[in-house]
Amino acid sequence: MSPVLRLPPAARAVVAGDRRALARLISAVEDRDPAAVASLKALYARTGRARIIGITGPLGVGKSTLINRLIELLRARGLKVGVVAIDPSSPFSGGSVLGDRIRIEKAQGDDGVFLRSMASRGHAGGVASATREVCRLLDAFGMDIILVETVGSGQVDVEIRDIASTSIVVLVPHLGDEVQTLKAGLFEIAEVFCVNKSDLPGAETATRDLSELAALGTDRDGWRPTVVPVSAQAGTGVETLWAAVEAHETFLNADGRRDRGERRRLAEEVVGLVRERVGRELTGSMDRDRDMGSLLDRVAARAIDPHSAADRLYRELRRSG
Ligand SMILES: Nc1nc2c(ncn2[C@@H]2O[C@H](COP(=O)(O)OP(=O)(O)O)[C@@H](O)[C@H]2O)c(=O)[nH]1
Ligand SMILES: [Mg+2]
Repeated sequence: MSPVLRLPPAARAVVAGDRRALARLISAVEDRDPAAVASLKALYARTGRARIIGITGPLGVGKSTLINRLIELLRARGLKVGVVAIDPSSPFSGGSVLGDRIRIEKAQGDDGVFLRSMASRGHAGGVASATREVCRLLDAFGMDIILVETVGSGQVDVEIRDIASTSIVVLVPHLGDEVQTLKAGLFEIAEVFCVNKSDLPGAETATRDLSELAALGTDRDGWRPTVVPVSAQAGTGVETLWAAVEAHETFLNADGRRDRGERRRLAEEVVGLVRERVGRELTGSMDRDRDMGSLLDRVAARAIDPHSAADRLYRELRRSG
């Protein structure tokens, strides 16, 4: 059989360019459907070609507007673009935050563009691992560039940095206090800063301040963040921004940086998958197994301490494995 025919049917359809099959497989990946894992395994050898670019920053700074512009620019250069937008969910209701959010809808009906939004919580195994695998599917589907939009706060952004090879942090003039508190964290994430809404007053000062900070700060692996003023609405600065992304991508290609980074990320991924599985098994056995239940009862009754209970559980797991 040819290599393509050996793929599971869902994976074969994705390789053949079937968009509905891709959408279904993405949903299955998000749900941690075991059948999807078979497809992921089979498709892995066909991935690694796409460049994954993270786009992060507070709500309302214009990330989605910028992504529409980037889609235009990349399509004009003949590149196929996948977009994964991780939706902000309200921590209180679990619902989406609405408001004047821009939809990413450039080039609807264009076969060279595939848009997907994902909830920012409720994935079995976590947002980061679901995102990584969705990016792989888009890669296997044939997308050249994959843009991942996340809302700039906390854990998810830090994790997306480990999936994207270049991360753009989007800010706007006069973010003021917010930037002050975010600053240290932002420099951890950003290879490129986009000062968006530079059609508004204060953009020059903001660009200068950030550039000074970038020049003063320590570099990461020899790279200092670039700062680019942009107006996503007017469409200015977008080419310069993309040139900065490309400069970082070129930088990664030198001295084996890209390969080293990839290896580190893969090590984390493999360990993470084992951790996830062990965690699931342990939690499952706690719920099912009467012995485990009584072990917990004894911990609760102070008859055995948590460390010793963990020792026992760990021994059990190794014996059954
Ligand atoms: N003045 C101005 N407004 C912008 C610009 N880019 C986006 N916006 C507006 O900012 C609001 C939020 O944009 P959106 O792309 O949804 O932000 P996101 O939450 O970061 O994805 C919308 O009303 C946009 O029209 C810009 O360059 N200049
Ligand atoms: Mg958005």
